[in-house]
Amino acid sequence: MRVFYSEKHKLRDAKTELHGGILVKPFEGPFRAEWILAAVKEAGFTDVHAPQEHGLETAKKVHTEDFLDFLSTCWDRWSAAGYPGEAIPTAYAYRRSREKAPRNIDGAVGYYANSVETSISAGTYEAAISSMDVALSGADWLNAGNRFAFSLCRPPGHHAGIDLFGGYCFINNAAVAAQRLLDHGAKKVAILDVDFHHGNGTQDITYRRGDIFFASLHGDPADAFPYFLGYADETGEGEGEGLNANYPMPAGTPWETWAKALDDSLARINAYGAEAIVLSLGVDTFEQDPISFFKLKSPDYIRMGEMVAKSGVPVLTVMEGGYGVPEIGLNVANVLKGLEG
Ligand code: SP5
Ligand code: ZN
Repeated sequence: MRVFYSEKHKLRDAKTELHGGILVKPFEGPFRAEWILAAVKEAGFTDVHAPQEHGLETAKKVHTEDFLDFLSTCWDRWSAAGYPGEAIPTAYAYRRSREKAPRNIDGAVGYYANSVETSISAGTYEAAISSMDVALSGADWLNAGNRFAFSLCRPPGHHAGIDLFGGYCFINNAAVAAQRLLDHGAKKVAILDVDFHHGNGTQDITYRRGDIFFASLHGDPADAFPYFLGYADETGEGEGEGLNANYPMPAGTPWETWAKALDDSLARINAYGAEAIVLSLGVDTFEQDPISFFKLKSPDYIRMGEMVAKSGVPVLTVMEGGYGVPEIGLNVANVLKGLEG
């Protein structure tokens, strides 16, 4: 298992997150990647490499150019407007409103946001690009004929849609990596999203595509972020019809129930004929996670890795969420152990 990691994740260090009506220190901070890196090294995964820079060519196949331009210029435009805090919008595109990016930066931030707990801060774009490079370097490792890679991405990516940021995500690392596997010659790949939250951004990108099967196991959107997508009747459209599988689950869901959904999703991925799996790995399914409501325990993550490895295809694990407690590192290391068997 080769591990990819970039120090540049530290450039994403926002001071504010909108939570419970006040601005708090973000749940998603640099300490997460430090804890995870330390734990995977401790578990014996010591083949850690910095990523190669890839440019925007692959990103442009899953995100719009205007969105990538927005991300790259947002902080400078926001600062130039004289706003004292981090970029959080005051108005949003809404039902029956126009789909037209405003010239005004406050309006533009609202236009490109799918949730507003996530502020854009100095260095966010540079960190997001380096996180994408971490994912792409993992994809290259699989393209070179290897079975496993772990891309320790930070910031995460699965809430970033075609032209939307939010949920601590800016560029959809898993989708960009899947695109790279396809560009190297794979005809069909799967993205298996086991983060506690529905991968609304990934679903947005893959929903009408025939070359990516998307499965997501998550808290029922009626009760949990991202609220507006992730129901079981979202099955794909056009060439993607039948290639989207959502498994919403209730508060308190333990491993036994969760594992049945994983089993079903893996059977669907196998029936589809995926040549590789991009595993969007969030460990916010952990019983002690501060913002989630599943009840997985640390040893369950070993079983999770073992079950995914049984698919027999190469697996690129891409880091998504998991918060609050140092055990996030152990839980990630356990998945990697299970994968390698
Ligand atoms: C990548 C990822 O895991 N993103 C998650 C973003 C979640 N942001 C909003 C969280 C709102 C949680 N509210 C629950 C409060 C429980 N006390
Ligand atoms: Zn999550």
